[in-house]
Amino acid sequence: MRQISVTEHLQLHQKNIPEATGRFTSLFNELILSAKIINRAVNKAGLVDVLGDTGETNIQGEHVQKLDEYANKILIHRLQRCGVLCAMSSEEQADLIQIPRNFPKGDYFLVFDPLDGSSNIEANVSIGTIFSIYRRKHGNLESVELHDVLQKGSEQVAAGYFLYGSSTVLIFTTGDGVHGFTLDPSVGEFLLSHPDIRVPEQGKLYSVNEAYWHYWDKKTQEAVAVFKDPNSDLGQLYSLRYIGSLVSDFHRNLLYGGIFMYPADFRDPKKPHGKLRLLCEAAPLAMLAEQAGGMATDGLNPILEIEPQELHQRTPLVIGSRKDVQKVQDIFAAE
Ligand code: AHM
Ligand code: MG
Repeated sequence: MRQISVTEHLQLHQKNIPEATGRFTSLFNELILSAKIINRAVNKAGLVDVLGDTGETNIQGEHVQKLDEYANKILIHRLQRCGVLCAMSSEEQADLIQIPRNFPKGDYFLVFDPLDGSSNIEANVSIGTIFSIYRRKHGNLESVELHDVLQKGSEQVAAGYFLYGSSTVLIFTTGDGVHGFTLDPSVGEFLLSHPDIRVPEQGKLYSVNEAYWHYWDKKTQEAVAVFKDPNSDLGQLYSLRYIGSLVSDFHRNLLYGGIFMYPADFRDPKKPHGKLRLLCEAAPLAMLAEQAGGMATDGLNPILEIEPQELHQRTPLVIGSRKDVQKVQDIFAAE
């Protein structure tokens, strides 16, 4: 069987975009190379000194792992030289990342979570790099400001993730379905392995950190209880699967069907919107879910319709199979 590389796949699909100039492909190729470099470091974790905490905390107040920092540096270093970006934003950095003055620039705005699920690194649990690509709205290239680039998720040009797991996969969408590629280490290429992924209409899995049960409001408790009730109108008992690595939990549910939730909770009154970030986590995964026939909400509203006010805005996230997410939305919407 002839195997299709990700570059070939992009070229075929670019033909359908009249204004395609190859600039998007350059950006994508740089992302792929960065992910291969990160993948190499993840694979060597334990052998070389890349495990552990750097001793610092990031903008989110979380401990920064050495591999987090490494992945962040690789992405910034490579992508700021690709000539097609006006700015970037990383989960690990408080402010917009400007492209240095003397570097060529373009219209794309890249948002990424360099290493999602990084608290699992030392236990060899799958982790990943999530990315989201927009075109800037306005402004001049030399000084990009937040309002030039901040947009709701429905404006994304592309979104996806690299998952460093039992194999390394790239899952992405450019608004034309969701496609998956697996890195063949013997040739160093991502090859098409999961064309046109469709998430099952209803799943059998629910994924949520139930330890926070007592910090949830009544509606959230009611919604989660449905998946444990063999007599609910969903007609079946679900199984609980929770890795604690969003990109891995999402990936499994995308392929098998199911629902992932990180609802709002009241552990920390300063964070009433849950833990996950709208721009670098929820919006890209929401674009993938919708493109695969699934659904993504904050409980009530589509994630892709939320207007971001700031870079590190958080949002509750309910994402996955359409019927399951709809059920949660019905509970939240009921009087
Ligand atoms: P990270 O981006 O710093 O790794 O944090 C986000 C992670 C997600 O991958 C995961 O879904 C979540 O944190 C798990 O949080 P919790 O331990 O509260 O369930
Ligand atoms: Mg993350």
